[in-house]
Amino acid sequence: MKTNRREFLKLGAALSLAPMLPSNIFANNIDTKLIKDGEVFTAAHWGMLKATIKDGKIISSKPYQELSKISNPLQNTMADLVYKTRITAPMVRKSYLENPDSPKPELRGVDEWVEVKYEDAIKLVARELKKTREQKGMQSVFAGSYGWYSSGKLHNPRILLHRFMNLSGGFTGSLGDYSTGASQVIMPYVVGSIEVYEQQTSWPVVLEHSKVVVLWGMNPISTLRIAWSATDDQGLKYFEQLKDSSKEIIIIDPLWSETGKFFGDKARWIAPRPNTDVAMMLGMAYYLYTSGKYDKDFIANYTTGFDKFLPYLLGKSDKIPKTIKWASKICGVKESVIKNLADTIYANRTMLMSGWGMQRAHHGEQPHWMLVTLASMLGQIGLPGGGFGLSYHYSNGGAPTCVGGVLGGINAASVGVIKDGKYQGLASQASDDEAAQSWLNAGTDYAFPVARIADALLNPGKILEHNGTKITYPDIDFIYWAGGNPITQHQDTNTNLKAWRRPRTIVVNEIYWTPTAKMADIVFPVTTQYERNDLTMTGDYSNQNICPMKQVVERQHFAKNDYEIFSDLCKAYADGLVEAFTEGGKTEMDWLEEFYNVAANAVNANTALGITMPKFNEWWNKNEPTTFAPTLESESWVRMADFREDPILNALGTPSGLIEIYSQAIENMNYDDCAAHPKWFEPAEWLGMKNKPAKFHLITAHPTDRLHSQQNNTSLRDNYAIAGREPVLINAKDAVKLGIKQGDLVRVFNRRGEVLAGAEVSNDIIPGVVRLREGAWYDGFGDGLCKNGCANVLTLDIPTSKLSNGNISHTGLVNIEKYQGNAPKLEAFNAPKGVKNI
Ligand SMILES: Nc1nc2c(c(=O)[nH]1)N[C@H]1C(S)=C(S)[C@@H](COP(=O)(O)OP(=O)(O)OC[C@H]3O[C@@H](n4cnc5c(=O)[nH]c(N)nc54)[C@H](O)[C@@H]3O)O[C@H]1N2
Ligand SMILES: Nc1nc2c(c(=O)[nH]1)N[C@H]1C(S)=C(S)[C@@H](COP(=O)(O)OP(=O)(O)OC[C@H]3O[C@@H](n4cnc5c(=O)[nH]c(N)nc54)[C@H](O)[C@@H]3O)O[C@H]1N2
Ligand SMILES: [Mo]
Repeated sequence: MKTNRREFLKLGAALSLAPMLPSNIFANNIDTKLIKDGEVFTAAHWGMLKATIKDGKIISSKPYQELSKISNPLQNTMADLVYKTRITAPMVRKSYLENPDSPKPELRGVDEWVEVKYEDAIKLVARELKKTREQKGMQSVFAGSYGWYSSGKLHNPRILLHRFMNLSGGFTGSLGDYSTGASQVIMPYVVGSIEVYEQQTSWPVVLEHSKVVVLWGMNPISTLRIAWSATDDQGLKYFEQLKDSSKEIIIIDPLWSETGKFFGDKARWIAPRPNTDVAMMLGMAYYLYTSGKYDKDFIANYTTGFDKFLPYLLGKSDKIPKTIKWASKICGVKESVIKNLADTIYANRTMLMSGWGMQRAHHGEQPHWMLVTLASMLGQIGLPGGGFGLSYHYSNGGAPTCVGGVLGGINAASVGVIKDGKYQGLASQASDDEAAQSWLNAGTDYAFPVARIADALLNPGKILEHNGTKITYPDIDFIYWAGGNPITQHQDTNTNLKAWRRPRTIVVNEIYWTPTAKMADIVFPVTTQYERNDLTMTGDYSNQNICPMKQVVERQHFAKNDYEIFSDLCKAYADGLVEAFTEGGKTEMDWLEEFYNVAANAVNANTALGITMPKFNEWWNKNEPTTFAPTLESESWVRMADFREDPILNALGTPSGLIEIYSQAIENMNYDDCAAHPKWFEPAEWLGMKNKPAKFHLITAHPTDRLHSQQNNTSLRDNYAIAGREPVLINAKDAVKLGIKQGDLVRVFNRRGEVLAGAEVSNDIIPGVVRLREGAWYDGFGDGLCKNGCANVLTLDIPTSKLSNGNISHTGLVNIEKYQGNAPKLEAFNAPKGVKNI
């Protein structure tokens, strides 16, 4: 290591030292002293937490309150998250350190690493970033940096990265997200809003009025363990109340998930083949239409284009009537079951709740479009307890919105101008500067859909059709990622790895030695959220609490906050930049006070609330959340009730103002993979295809005991690992045929790659389908066999369609066999070559 550091200093000789931000900040009257023995309140995606500290160490963590009896073990792992698998110091990949101009990118993931001084790493990144912008233009810097990082209004690595990248001259970003890539693009054409991140008809209304609740492709008992801000646990509480009610519950899912097990006998299970729901819904629609069991008035008054959809439904346009029989052949569900389902939801007040799994599939625009069409035929949209809801499984959708305050937060600023090594101000204010004006737009011009990352890296200059526009991929030569794990989370890992070996420079801010950190050239060690101070709301739709996220323990090793790393990069990049970035030197606590005041001022101005929020220091020192209450209106709120009441005055945001079963806007795009009305398209790989390239349909559902890849490195893994690996769920009959037993080590593979997994054999999944949850850290550097069962080694990296270009991670076929020979060692949680394990 010593020689390597000397080598670094040789090439870094031109770099001078700049003063760094102090690493611990004390503000007046604000208690930032750490509690060495006692309890600390904080919050995370997985909820409001109490940590027990002894001698300055985390002993345990638990939920702050227990709203429901459904346990959430993600809340108990704080100690592991702080003490395990950490990146201890700034590190640079050896070949990069030796020659950043010719850094042997093909060695990413297998090269040796060298520890460097923080100041030197900062200088190196600033210098190489500047070089890339000068040589290739700002659009060759990709800092989309999608990810789920940690909760917090200040320490938001993605926004901080964007703030730095904007102010220092611009970058290429990304569009949309992995979660709802298809639905968030199609829904605005259909109902005029994105739906997936919007408040749902309030739970108390559902509990009072719905007779039937359909859970269509959703696993809320698992996915409600977290929220984007911090969960308030109300979602789980309401599902408990639903279970205790006398309503009919119908679960439509190829597998009997945690949610199925939670409802047990209370729920009926309908299990279609994966990715065939649209066919099933079409069969239902055909039956309802031809038997006159649909709401003609609703179709006439609140929708447009049903007449243009009918020729397709009835088979007049393609000679294929979408009968129940036709549907049954495709989806594998008995005709009588489909008919009964249609009758049940027609005859009863029904809430069609849907998760997002089925839109993360080839032609993923169609399921929710068809669901809305079906709901329109039922005519219950806008009625209490009727219609559809696309967010009951996520972030406590349907928990009534509280009235109170909403915190401020750090923002991404906008593009700045740097000249002669000096920050000149925002480009938007330099209207006479032509170059500045062109920079202003370049980043947005080049931004591409988030899940096209590998495609973009591999095909600079390629033109992508997207949602009626054409996007040219930039020539990406520099990637900066902070707060995501794309090597584990992006589809078709082997193609992705090739793509990630294209750019000259990759910088990653990470807490742990994740596969993404291992694929970088330079890594900065980052604090966990438990090693810094922040603020968060809970809910996300409810906005029920404002939480202090008080620092729980000392920083570990040489970890820095993202805020400091980007502040220091500003200092190294150009004079005057850090002042813009920090707004004249604001500290952590200065920002938090400001964000708090946004909420507190609103609360204090609203005397009707009967809540006074004290001065920030007083509130902070108490280390407790402030809780707001819902109102009578929010408790009885019904989605689209206003539209139903008056579709002209309260028109939807669609071109017609109505629900669009046919979209002229989409027709005008003339895409071959997304028609102007909902339609059944065969996915690229599925069980009903001719010449199947592999035997089993792979579902890569979201993990119950993780948040994606987060927490794979905690002791929770001991509870679910089988044969020391990520489990793959397989039907008992299939297992017998393959000679596979519960607990066996198996190889799951297709033409895209291979992984090892542990066989979990049961009848909780239909024959022909297997489930390997997303988020197991990729562990195949070197020989390509992932020893940790990373699902994305097997998934397809093609877009949903030209309309939305979403990812299709629930589409794809795999083979499975018992693993022969000695089990290779698991290395997913080891530090890379040249770095000591901790
Ligand atoms: N096969 C398959 N793939 C999928 C999906 C699927 O269903 N199937 N789902 C997709 C979906 S919906 C999503 S949202 C994505 C999620 O993909 P990601 O958001 O990339 O996944 P995470 O594992 O949450 O990665 C977050 C990373 O941020 C780090 N981190 C946490 N806090 C901080 C911080 O303060 N600073 C910094 N610098 N880093 C921090 C964590 O250690 C972790 O490595 O995955 C997608 N991938
Ligand atoms: N514990 C935990 N909670 C989470 C997350 C996590 O990683 N862990 N991730 C969060 C994030 S970022 C997101 S985007 C959401 C994701 O929320 P979702 O997208 O809803 O979650 P998934 O697990 O991908 O899919 C939900 C269900 O759909 C089923 N399914 C898959 N394909 C089909 C199909 O073709 N037809 C039918 N009918 N069903 C199908 C799956 O078997 C699964 O049970 O969850 C959030 N909540
Ligand atoms: Mo997501």
